Parts: sequence; structure tokens; C-alpha cells
Amino acid sequence: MKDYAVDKIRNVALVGHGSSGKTSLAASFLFDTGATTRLTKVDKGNTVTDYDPEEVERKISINSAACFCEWQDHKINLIDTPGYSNFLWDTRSSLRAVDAAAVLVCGVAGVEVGTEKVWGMLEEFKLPRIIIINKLDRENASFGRALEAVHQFFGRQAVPVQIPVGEEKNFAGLIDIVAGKALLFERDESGKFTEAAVPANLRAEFEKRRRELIEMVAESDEKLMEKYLERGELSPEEFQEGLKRAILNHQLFPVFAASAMLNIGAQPVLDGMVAYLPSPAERAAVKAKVKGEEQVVPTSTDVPFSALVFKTISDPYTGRISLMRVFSGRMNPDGSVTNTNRDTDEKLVGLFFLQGRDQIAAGQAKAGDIVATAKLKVTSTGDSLCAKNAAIEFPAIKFPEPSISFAIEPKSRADEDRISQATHRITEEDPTVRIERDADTGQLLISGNGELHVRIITERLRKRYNVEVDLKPPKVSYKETVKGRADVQGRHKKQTGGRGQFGDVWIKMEPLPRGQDFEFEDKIFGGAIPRNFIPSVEKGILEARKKGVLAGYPVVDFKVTLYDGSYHEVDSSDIAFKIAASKAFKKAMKEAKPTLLEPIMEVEIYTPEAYMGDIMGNLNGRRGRVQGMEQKGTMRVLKAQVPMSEMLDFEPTLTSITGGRGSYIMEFSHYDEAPGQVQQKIIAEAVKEGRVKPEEED
Ligand SMILES: Nc1nc2c(ncn2[C@@H]2O[C@H](COP(=O)(O)OP(=O)(O)OP(=O)(O)O)[C@@H](O)[C@H]2O)c(=O)[nH]1
Ligand SMILES: [Mg+2]
Repeated sequence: MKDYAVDKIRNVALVGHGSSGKTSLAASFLFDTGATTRLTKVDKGNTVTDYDPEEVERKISINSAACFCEWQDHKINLIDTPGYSNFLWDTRSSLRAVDAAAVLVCGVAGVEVGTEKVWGMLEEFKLPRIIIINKLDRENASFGRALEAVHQFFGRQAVPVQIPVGEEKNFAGLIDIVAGKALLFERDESGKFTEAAVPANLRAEFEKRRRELIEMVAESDEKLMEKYLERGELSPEEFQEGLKRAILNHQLFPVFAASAMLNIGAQPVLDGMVAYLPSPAERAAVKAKVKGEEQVVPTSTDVPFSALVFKTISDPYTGRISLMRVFSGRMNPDGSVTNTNRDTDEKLVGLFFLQGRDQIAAGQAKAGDIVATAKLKVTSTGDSLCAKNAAIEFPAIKFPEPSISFAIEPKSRADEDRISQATHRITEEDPTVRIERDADTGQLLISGNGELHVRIITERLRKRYNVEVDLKPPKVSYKETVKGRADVQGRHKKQTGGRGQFGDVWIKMEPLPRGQDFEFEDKIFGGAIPRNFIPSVEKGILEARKKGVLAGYPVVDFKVTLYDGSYHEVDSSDIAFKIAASKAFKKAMKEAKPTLLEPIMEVEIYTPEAYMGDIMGNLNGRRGRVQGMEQKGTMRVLKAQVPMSEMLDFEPTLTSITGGRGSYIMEFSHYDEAPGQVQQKIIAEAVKEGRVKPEEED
């Protein structure tokens, strides 16, 4: 492939709510630039970027995928990211590899929960962005309404650089506001178009939007504003430069119009990427720790090599593939690099560009480009690679903690044996998955970002690693605490034959405010217990609190004060005091009005107005408390707090109530006391599972 100078490269992520058309638009780009010979389709399962069998089957993107196209003498590296909430962690890491983003907004639904989530990420990483209102061919699509929603959510900086010609089944193309002409597309998906004058019926709209755009550009810069006020105009150069600078500084987000499915409007978006989005050298400075000190890493090929591994793909055939964004320097395919995080050298065995799953040999890895390599030994996602001794380390990539757990049961002994090997490979690729044995129940737990995520991982276990498992209902992490006080003695005495054991403690237990976890106070005076045994008392309580007396869940938010006790010159030991403390803990907890706490989730539901009533009713049945309601664009946003145990099957319910138009996000909020009836159920369950045993008295 041709060698592109750094100013001829663009790195752009396609982001947006699930199903807004990112993968389809990538398909149009690839076809229009000749990277593919036909227009591929998500619904046919033949796209370049949704190549994983699970993606093909479910027709959604699960993983970020890289591809590139060559357009107007530029190389545009694209990352097609997932929009579905369970997989947004991957979208977030991919944003570390790009210099700008294209935000897709559905022309029917407008701004949705995923749009808002990705927008938040773009703000966090301060990335310039363009907005594409897609699916304008669909029934009920409206550029104006979607734009209105964009304004409400993200502000007036979103300014059209295009307006559509026709909508819904009459969507025929667009007017390029900057060039002042119409582009009329064939509807046969060929991407062919002819240029024409702005049609008379759209003239007024065009003039108005053009004025708006010029004013926004003028407003973004004092000098331009002066010129504009003086002359009532900007020269084409002033306007073009001003527009690009405003986009770079996040003062303006140009809005495009498209139908990815009909391949209408894709090429003008590529033109826009080349003209308005920054090259790697123009982006905001990237900082890293260089030999321990924070510095700017210059986008130059004449300085030491540095790159960030932003994604790892575990391919059963090629092995491990590491995708990296090169920030500085250059590296040959057989070069040696240092993994700064692990302080270990890695030998490269080849470099390539990814076109979906296909590998295209790369002559070099150069500053500003995105490249991949295979078979690195120790490197994982988030690690920095650099020239030997350069010691360049980019900020780590943060991954979310899993929010849901299922128990998995291997179907056979052989499956059980294969699990640990597979677990390693799976977590390497997806650092947000945990597969671990629960210390209390001995059950194997799989944790992830949502039900779909966990289901996809079990499918992957089966298809890729030949491990068959049954998935059991998700577990909710309950906790236990006390509401009252207790004052008890715990005594451990075994003094028959040989060396005896003796420990004796008096403790007080009392509740602490929610979230304060645990406190231990030592109030022993006058040597009732020798000082060296006091840490053992605390340890005994720490160990005992891992399993509460009600249902075997961890005990939180309480204080223990050790205030008296006795010991034996010979028979007292650390272990004897630990046991005495643990006995005292159990006794005290039983006396101090123990109770169960359940996790409460903060839920935000996005829905068209029509379904509000049904959703509120449904939340009531789930013990939900509505906290507030907002209107944003065409959508209502409902905020509520709902116990986690009630939300486990909410996803399919919401889909069926809203016909797939509603969506939600959920985050842990706090722990709250569970109502009596719910507690009884949890306790009965615990007894059945063997988490708590019948009383063990001494
Ligand atoms: N009518 C119409 N349908 C579209 C358009 N773009 C995409 N679709 C359809 O919408 C569905 C989702 O498209 P995708 O390209 O997979 O959307 P996505 O944003 O990649 O979705 P995720 O990756 O799962 O977040 C598919 O059935 C597409 O055929 C469009 O412009 N018009
Ligand atoms: Mg997709």
C-alpha cells in the first residue's frame, strides 16, 4: 500500500446508539472508495467490520473493528464501534486511538441513551466530532426533528453543513451548504450522484442555514467576527479555515445527512473528514509519562517510537492480535520494542493493517497511524510500547467493573477442565469479563456488563473453546448489617490433654451509617488481654464478617469495640483469640437486630412519550421509585431507583413495551434494607443453597 505522510491520515471512530447505522455507513465508505467490490450489509452478515460469528448471528456490533479506506489521496482509518450499552467499554478504549469521531444519530429516534453516553466519552477525551443524521430514507425520519433533539442535548454548536433533499421514501440527496449545490443520488445503492443547482423549493432553507453556518464560524473567532461585521461576508478561504478551526476547538459540530443503507451521502462525509477533521499532527497534544515525567509526545517520525495498545483480539487461528495507535516515531515489522508497563521487551513478528478481519502487510508502523501485530508475549490492552529505553507510558485505559453475575455450571468434567484455559483467552480479549469461583458457595461465577454480554461470552466459550456450560440466574450481591446494639462475651476454651487453647473477649457491637463499612476500636486497659493478641481479635472479626448470620452474605456498616477479656499464661494464642472473637461476632450479630441489605440501582429510561404510563406501572411492580422526568427532544427520560433483584429481566420487558424504541442505562447507586418478605425469600434461598447451615453451637 501507498505510504501516507502524517498530514494525509485521518483516524476517525464511528460512534452512536445501537443500530444507528455505524456498520452500514462503514460498508458504504468501503464500497465507495473501492475497498470492497460490492456494498455489504449488516442484514446479510457480510460486512467487513461485523465479522465475528456472534455479530453475524445477532446483527449487532459486539466488538470495535478497524478498517481503512483511501480517499482523495488520504488514508482514513476508521474504527466501527459498538453502540449497545453492554459493549461501550470497547468503544471507549477505541477512542484512545483516534483523533476525531463521527456521531451517528438515527433520523427517526433522534438522540438516544447511547448517543448521550458516547457524547460524554467524546467530551471526556476532548475529541472533535461531526454528526451524521442517518436513516433519512426511513418512514417517520425527520432531519429537522433529529437536529432539534441534538440541539437540546448537545447545544447550538451542532450546525448543519448539509440539508436533505426530500425525506423518507423521497430522500434523494442533499444540499452542500458550503459549496452551495445539490448532490442528487441514485437510489440503487451505487453511490452515484449528479450535481445540480439548489432546487427552488429549498432555496430559502438553504439561505437561512448558510447564514447560520457563516455566523457560527464568525462567532468562533474574534478576528473573523470583526471582518464579518465589516463586510457582512467572509471570503471562501476565511470561511473554510474558520470552519476547520472551530471544529478542532469543539466550537462547532458540523451536521451531515445520510442514508447508509441506500449509500446516499457517504462520499460527502468522507470529503468532510478530509477537509474538516484534524490529521494526527493537528490534534490536541497527547501526553505521556516519559521516564516518569509527564511530557507531550510529538507526532513526528524523527523521535523514538511510542504506541498504545487499545485492543486485543483473540483469534483462534492467528493467536493474539494487538491493535495499536502509534503516537510517535516509526518501527519496522521485525523491530524490538519495550512494553513500558511490564518492563519487558517484545520482538515484533510482522505488522499489518486490519480491514475487518483481513490482514494487509504494513511496511512500517509510523506516527499517527493505526497498525496491528500478532503474537506479542506479555502485552495486553492498555499497555504502552516504545523504542528500547524510551520509557514512554500513556495513561492507562479504565475498564468498568462488571455489573451482573451468573453462575455457570460446566456440563461435564472435560468442560470443567477446558474452562481455565478458555477463561484466560477470553479475559485477554475482553478485560471486563470475570470468570471466578465464589469463595462462599464454590460456584463458578461469570460476571459482565449486562445479560447480553454474559450470554455472548458463554456462546464464545462454546463455539471457540468447545466448553459447554449451563447459565444459572444471576446473583445479586446482598449484604448484611445490624440495626441494634449488643454487648457479648466470646470464649474459646479447650483445655483437655496436651497444650490447651484459651481466648476470652468482651465486645460491643453497634450500627454505623450506610457505606461506612467497618470499624474496630480497642478499649482494653490494664492488660485484660495482652497487646499482641489484640490484632488477632480484629482478624477474627474480619474473617467472621465475611459470612453474616442471616444468609451468609458479607456484613457491613457496623462497629465493634473490644473492651474486656481474659487470657491464660500458657494456653492463650493468636488462633484461640481469633476463634473467641469470631464466636463473639456471631453472638453479637444475632442480638443486634441483624438485617439484609439489597443493592439499589439508578435507572435512566429513554422512551417515546406514548409508553410512559406503561413503563411507570411496570416500575411500580418492581418496587421502583421514580425520581424525576425530563423531556429531551422527542424522548422522555425517566429516572428511577429500583432494587437490582427486580431489574434482572427488565431488558426484554422494555423492548416489548416500546417495540424496541426504548432504552435504558443502569448503575449501582447504594445499599438499602430489603423489605421483610424479600428478606425471607433471600434467607430461604440461602438455606437451600447451603450458604447458611443449621445452628452450630458449642
Ligand atoms: N432504512 C435504513 N436502515 C438502515 C440505515 N442504516 C442502517 N440501517 C439498518 O439498521 C440496522 C442497524 O444497522 P447497523 O449498521 O448494524 O447499525 P450499528 O450502528 O452498526 O449498530 P450497532 O453496531 O449494533 O450499534 C440494520 O438493519 C441496517 O440495515 C439507513 O440509512 N436506512
Ligand atoms: Mg455496528
